[in-house]
Amino acid sequence: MPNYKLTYFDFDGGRAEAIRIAFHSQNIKFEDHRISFAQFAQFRKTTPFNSIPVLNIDSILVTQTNPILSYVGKMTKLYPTDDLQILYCEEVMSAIEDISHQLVKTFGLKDDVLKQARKKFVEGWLSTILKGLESLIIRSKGDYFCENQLTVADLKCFVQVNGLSKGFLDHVPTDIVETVAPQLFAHFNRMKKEPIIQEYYKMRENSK
Ligand SMILES: N[C@@H](CCC(=O)N[C@@H](CS)C(=O)NCC(=O)O)C(=O)O
Repeated sequence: MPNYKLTYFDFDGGRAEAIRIAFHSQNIKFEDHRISFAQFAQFRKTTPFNSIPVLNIDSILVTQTNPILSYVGKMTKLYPTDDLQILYCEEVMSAIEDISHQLVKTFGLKDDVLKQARKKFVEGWLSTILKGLESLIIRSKGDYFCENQLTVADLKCFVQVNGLSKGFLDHVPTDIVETVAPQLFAHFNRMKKEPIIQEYYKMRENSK
């Protein structure tokens, strides 16, 4: 087994979180390298796209959240095998990335400018994408987005909805998912009960 080292910010969320959960689900050993925002200024210069997460596989450095998550998903049996189900899985993961791409445009803004930008984000892209994700869970006709089983798409969606519900983002109502996409919120509540997710956070709690 190669040595895996995953570098991301030091919080239980964001782009690397589903990758961490997937690794943990099969007890695959990896270095959970967490850096501060201050350290990021220097660290980013060592990455091809000035961004994180990055995964080192032995001495090779790999970038891009979704491909890394798919790769780890394949190792941990959390990735579909059927081509159409793979398409569904990738569709969900890409849509969730779109939330980050839109949200990031509001970073660095302040006061009323921030308030207005976040309002536009919440009423516009965020609501659109959440409703879109809800339509994908409805389309699956099951508890999960694809393959009728837990996949990395569910993990990634759980992490995203969890982050939105925690109130970390000023001017983003914590009940946004429940309000605009109730069936997606129901998916989130199901995911909270998944043993893989529960065991991961139990481990995190115990390691504090
Ligand atoms: N396409 C990249 C985007 C990664 C990305 O933007 N990561 C953020 C942190 S969550 C970052 O490093 N941002 C650097 C910046 O905004 O300056 C991926 O999917 O991994």
